Amino acid sequence: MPTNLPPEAKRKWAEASATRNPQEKLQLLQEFFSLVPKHKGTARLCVQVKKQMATLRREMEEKKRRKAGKGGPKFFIEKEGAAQLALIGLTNVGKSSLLAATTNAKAEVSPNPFRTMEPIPGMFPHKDIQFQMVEAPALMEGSADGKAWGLQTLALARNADGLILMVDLSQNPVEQLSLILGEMAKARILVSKPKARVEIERKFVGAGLRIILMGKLVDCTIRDVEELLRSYRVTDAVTKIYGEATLDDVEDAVFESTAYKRAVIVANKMDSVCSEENLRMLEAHVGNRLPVIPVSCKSGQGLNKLGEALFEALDVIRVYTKEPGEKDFSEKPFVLKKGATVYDLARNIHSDFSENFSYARVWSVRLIFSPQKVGGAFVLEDEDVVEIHMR
Ligand SMILES: Nc1nc2c(ncn2[C@@H]2O[C@H](COP(=O)(O)OP(=O)(O)O)[C@@H](O)[C@H]2O)c(=O)[nH]1
Ligand SMILES: [Mg+2]
Repeated sequence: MPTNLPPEAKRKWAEASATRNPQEKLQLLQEFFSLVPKHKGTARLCVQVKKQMATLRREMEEKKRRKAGKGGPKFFIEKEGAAQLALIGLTNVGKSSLLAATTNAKAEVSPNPFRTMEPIPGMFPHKDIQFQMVEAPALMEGSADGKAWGLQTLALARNADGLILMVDLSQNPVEQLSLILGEMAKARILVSKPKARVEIERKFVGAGLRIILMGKLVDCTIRDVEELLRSYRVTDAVTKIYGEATLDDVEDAVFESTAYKRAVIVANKMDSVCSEENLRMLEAHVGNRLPVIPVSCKSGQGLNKLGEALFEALDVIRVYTKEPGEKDFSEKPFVLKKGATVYDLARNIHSDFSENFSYARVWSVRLIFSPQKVGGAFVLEDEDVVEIHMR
């Protein structure tokens, strides 16, 4: 349902999205909110904006407390490594145990519920890269309505690159999973593939508006999409549209209201009595929608499968670079999304690298001969070695 916002509201939204200062943002969001006409088409937006304001308020309180040296929980964790993974689950399922067993973090494992009250990060090594795993405070019924640290946990999930949904096999795993997915859905965080996906990647001023249609538009044209984006002052961005998208889907993307996250389910406590039976129940329920990895943090069983499962689920590749004339390639790979091109790699290395790009040479076992001279549009794969030549 379209929101039909008046132009002043759209302008206000553009201002609010442009500022990074939390106090200013909150002020602008409040002004935006007062400009939004309240009707059925805007109901969802109103809920979302209210949540965003609540999260901002807490974030500011947190900052104030820290400044005053009073400590208190810290909710925003700086991203590190190849990807940030939020570890989400009910209390006592073994989140701290997983963090302690697989990362360098010192998480407190405890039989008492709700022991973890702030997110705890740890680095999880896999092959020659590291993922950052962040244990979030436990979810519960009502988290999405602001109970306990629910909004913060959900904000963490929304901001992460992927999710580890953890369930306890000594209890009914399907009930746990349904509760987790239910709270996330209320916060508009989904793990299932949508019918349409719209990604808006903001660019520097002057870059212009580019729309890449990978699927098709329903009931609207590219021009309508452009017009809508411009009405929100989205003038410098690359917008990618996958699947069958409506104009509402595009507007949703402007508000970043629905987040689609890659996820794996980690089913813990495989050592417990009814675990086999519960695992079968879970697998039957999930089908092929998400990968299920059975583990026991206690015995260590299955933990060695986690790295590969995460790597697969995140859809990433590792690419190594080499300086022209040098023999050895970089020890540390760049981690890129599957489907990334040589151009994407160049952009990752330096923002103006892509403009002066001339050609690249790629070494790979999948090529008939290596190195092969390629252009910017060449699609990279895991373990490729690339040498970039500039003009
Ligand atoms: N039997 C069994 N117990 C576990 C396992 N992993 C964690 N636990 C126990 O479950 C309880 C909660 O663990 P914790 O890691 O603190 O859970 P969290 O609340 O999700 O962080 C503790 O008593 C752990 O010893 C496991 O694989 N098997
Ligand atoms: Mg914990």
